[in-house]
Amino acid sequence: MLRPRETSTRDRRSLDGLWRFAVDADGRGRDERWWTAPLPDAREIPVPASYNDIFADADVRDHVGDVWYQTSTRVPAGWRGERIVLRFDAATHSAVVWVDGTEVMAHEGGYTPFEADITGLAEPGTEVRITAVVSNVLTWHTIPPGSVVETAGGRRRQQVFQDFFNYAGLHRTVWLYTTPRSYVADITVLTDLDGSTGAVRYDVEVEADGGDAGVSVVLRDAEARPVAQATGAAGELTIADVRRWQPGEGYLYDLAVELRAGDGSTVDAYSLPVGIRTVRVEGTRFLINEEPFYFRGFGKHEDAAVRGKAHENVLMVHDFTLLEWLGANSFRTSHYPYAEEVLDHADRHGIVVIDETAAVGINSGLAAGVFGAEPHPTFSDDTVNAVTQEAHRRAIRELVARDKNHPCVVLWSIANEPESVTPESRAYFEPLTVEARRLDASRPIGFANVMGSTPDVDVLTDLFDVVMLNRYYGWYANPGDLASAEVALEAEITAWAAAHGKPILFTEYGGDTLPGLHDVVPNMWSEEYQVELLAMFHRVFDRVDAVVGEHIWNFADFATAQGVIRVDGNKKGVFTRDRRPKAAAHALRRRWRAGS
Ligand code: BDP
Repeated sequence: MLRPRETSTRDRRSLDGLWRFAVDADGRGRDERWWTAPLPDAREIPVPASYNDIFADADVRDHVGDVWYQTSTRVPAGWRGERIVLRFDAATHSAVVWVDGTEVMAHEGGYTPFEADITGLAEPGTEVRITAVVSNVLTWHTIPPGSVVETAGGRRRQQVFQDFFNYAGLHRTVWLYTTPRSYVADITVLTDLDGSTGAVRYDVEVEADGGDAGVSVVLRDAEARPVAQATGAAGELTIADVRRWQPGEGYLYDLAVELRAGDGSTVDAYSLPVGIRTVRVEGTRFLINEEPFYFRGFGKHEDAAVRGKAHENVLMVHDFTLLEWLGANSFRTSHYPYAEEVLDHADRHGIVVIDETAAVGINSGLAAGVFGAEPHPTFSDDTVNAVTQEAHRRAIRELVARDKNHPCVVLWSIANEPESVTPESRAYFEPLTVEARRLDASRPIGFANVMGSTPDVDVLTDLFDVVMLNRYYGWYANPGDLASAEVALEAEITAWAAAHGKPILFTEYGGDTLPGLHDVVPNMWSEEYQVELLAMFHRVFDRVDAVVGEHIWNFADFATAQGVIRVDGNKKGVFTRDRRPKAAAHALRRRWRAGS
């Protein structure tokens, strides 16, 4: 799925700004057809933003159900004759969209884009009203799953099985954009290297509105010099003396794709940044460009005060700056696909990304133990079932469709901490791994394995290419006892190395830390304890050859639901929520910069 871009044949307009907003407290809006008129009792809301923390109102923050967004915009008169598309980069978690009185699309899944051709409804030069109803409800059939419970206090409460606040709303840009009537609908690139020669295999999908249209492509280097060209909807480009995309150096070529009419005139033009690199797992090594890669970085969140999960360039650029300051080279999009701007930025800066679906919380043991959910089996007719699996399959499809061309993405993470010890789990996940490999055979796949799912009980890992471990020795296990934690951690890693002979990547480890709490001895919650805990993990990693990476949980403190194990959110950040370094940040910088 192509991002909207301005090209010689295409235009785009962001609809970001202040929209009208109404919380549908009694769930009347759909029956009363709120899309047919200006929203009743509307207030203004910024888009993009989560709506939860904007209004200083617990009823808005904790609302379960529909909210309504509406804006009016004039379709540029110059767009006459073009195909006009309305696109939401994200609506969390599901939405229905109308243009004036007509429903144009519905979408489930809070972190991937969706769009509709609205040419017939958007007369250039006239004003259109765009209305979206957005629901934050999670059920057994959504990704991520959740369930809505009635409380004794007479309210509806969204039970989540995830350790981050269930922010909702329009978190990313809403676009109106054009393409010609015949247009480039999709592009897929796959890259390869043979010594100093690079290869770009491309495949262009065309929607032709009658007439012959031919495809031609030109690959240009960063100085805009053409280095290879071809004609035809699919083909292979060869690049002599190729400059690779590599960690720390996000070198990008530009693939200019043109759709041409029979007389040679340009019908449509689209440009795709292309990084030429390879990714492969061999034995216990994770190879980028055939060289062993060691991941240094974090699990992150899209999370900030007031804005919630809104994408914002200010924070994005700052976070990447802090990654560089630390000497980090990678991160995981825990626990959902991040805004495409983030992947574009990672492409340009040579930051390596593990791209994760929103499948977090498929694990009843954890949900009951940590989040106080009612006990239930993870997989059953009434809980996670075939309908959920289908939603999960769609989530993988939409992730790959959106992110397949990003050189920064080197690994798909199918799920975070699913139940992974029963035959039901294997039956649920095996078809999903087949689907992921069918969609993209060029990247390894993994899932973040939960503590307790040790190699003797795990039933999933043989389906995946890497072992991704979330481990909390020294925190949830052996709290306050780092000496015992070290023994237990090393024993478990050694068992993993012996059981699978695959690369082992630590996708989470860490401990909650109150900034400013200091101690002369390493007591839990103090900055000193976080430093010691991380150092303990690092000693063990350095002793085990199969460990190919360290992603600390978390880059920064973040908001969670209320609960007795969280004080104003999760405090495992190496930075505070407003990006002040804790002592651990300085310690990490010494380790990671020394290794770079
Ligand atoms: C893991 C989850 C992560 C949590 C973390 C924690 O993957 O989302 O925030 O534990 O407890 O279970 O801090």
